[in-house]
Amino acid sequence: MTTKAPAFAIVGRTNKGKSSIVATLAEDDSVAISPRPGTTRECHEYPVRVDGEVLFTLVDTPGFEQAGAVLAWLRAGETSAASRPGRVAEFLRVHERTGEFPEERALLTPIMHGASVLYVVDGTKPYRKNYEDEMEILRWTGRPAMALVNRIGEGDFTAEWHAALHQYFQTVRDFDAFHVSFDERVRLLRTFRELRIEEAEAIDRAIGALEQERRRRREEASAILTSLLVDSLTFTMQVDVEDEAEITREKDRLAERFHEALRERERRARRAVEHLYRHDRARFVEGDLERPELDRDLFAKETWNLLGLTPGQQIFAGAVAGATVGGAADAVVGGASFMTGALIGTLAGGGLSAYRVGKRFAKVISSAPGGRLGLPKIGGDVKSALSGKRRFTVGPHAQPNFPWVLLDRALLHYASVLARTHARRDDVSIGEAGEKGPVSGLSRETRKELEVAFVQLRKRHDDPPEGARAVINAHVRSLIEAVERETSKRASG
Ligand SMILES: Nc1nc2c(ncn2[C@@H]2O[C@H](COP(=O)(O)OP(=O)(O)O)[C@@H](O)[C@H]2O)c(=O)[nH]1
Ligand SMILES: [Mg+2]
Repeated sequence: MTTKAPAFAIVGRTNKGKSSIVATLAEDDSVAISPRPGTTRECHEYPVRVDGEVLFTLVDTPGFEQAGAVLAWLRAGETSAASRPGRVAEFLRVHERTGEFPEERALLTPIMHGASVLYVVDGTKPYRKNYEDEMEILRWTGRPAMALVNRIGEGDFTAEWHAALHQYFQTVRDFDAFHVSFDERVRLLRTFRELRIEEAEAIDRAIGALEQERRRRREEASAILTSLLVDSLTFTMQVDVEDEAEITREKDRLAERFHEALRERERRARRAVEHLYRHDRARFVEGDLERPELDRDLFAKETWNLLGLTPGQQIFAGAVAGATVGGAADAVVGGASFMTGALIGTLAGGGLSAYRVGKRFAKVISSAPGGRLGLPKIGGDVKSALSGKRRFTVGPHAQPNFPWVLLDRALLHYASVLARTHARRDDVSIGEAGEKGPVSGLSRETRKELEVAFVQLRKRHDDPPEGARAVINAHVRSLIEAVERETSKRASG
């Protein structure tokens, strides 16, 4: 069964945020939005699809330009209220020939073809009587209609707008094209379901598909973040050298290469999350422009401090090894029962650098098994075997806080992607100055479980245990859900 997907025409004067609302609702940042009054004379259709199926269509329209003259023309031939929609149709026919009133003809056409109406005003500008002409014209079409009071500037004339709009529209909503949550999009559809009971089935299907898409995105985002953590924690680099002294000489260069590979993983994960939410154009940058942006990467000290990992807290990740430094960390992770011999063995050394953020990135942990490669071993390199070089493994990253910083940054980025509406065209800043990352609010129990998984992964980086991945995935998913709840609260608050 294929019924026609519902259509919504977004109408109003120019520069009231019509295109912004279309962009937001369609999750389409290619919609043309201009700070100056636009000159578009055509409608643009934006189908909203999930899995290829068109759920509904949004029609961006030119602004009203000559509503007074159009209404006068309509009234001149009116016989009764019953004749009004017919009179609007007649208006379109007659003026197609003369070419007059291009904007009004363009915006009325989709409505007369069955689109429901979303009438947009700017609640930060005063209400004026001359808006009544266009509202009256919309009423004449006889179509279901809702008014949205958008907010573009600073003023607040919402109350008078509501008083006026309620006389023309069944439903009036405050709406902010720059901060629209998923729940608000769904609420808007639900309202139209009431206004257009013939389309209830199609709208139910659309809501169902959007909700399914939200769940799918949540699952995929969890998978992306989990893989980022697992891959970064188990990442190693093989280096073949003549002798150990070469490793020492090359230390800085190796460190840079190693860090760069990890940064690249983080960048790729971010692009994947942005793509999931159809934000392929926006540029997401670290916030707080006072500090040089390049310093604010994964390994910058400021980054770690910014996430609320003060020196006192920083050791919570390295707490197990911290016990070898001093007892202070013990309370954070949960005491001696947690410190099995194996874990202490793994972290000793790495954990000692907990305070020296970003310096000791990785240790050269060992030469390949067997030292000098006489015969190619599994994964061995023939050339190096023949030349008698020694193979060293760099990594995995030994800094205990590293996975926590990575996770925190990923969640802050996720939150900024989620909060971003497709109406905006400026850069997005990730995290606000001084804002603590989601990780700092984790329960001790969760920290402990995650830390155990992190330790296991680093230890068995050659063959990462599935159990550890599953633990991380489960916690990442709940963190993502928490971020979603928080974002939704902020958007409507
Ligand atoms: N701050 C803010 N600006 C908005 C909002 N909606 C639209 N604008 C701005 O208002 C201007 C006109 O928006 P646009 O969507 O092109 O209006 P249209 O002419 O009615 O399609 C643009 O500069 C938008 O960025 C909003 O919700 N908040
Ligand atoms: Mg526009």
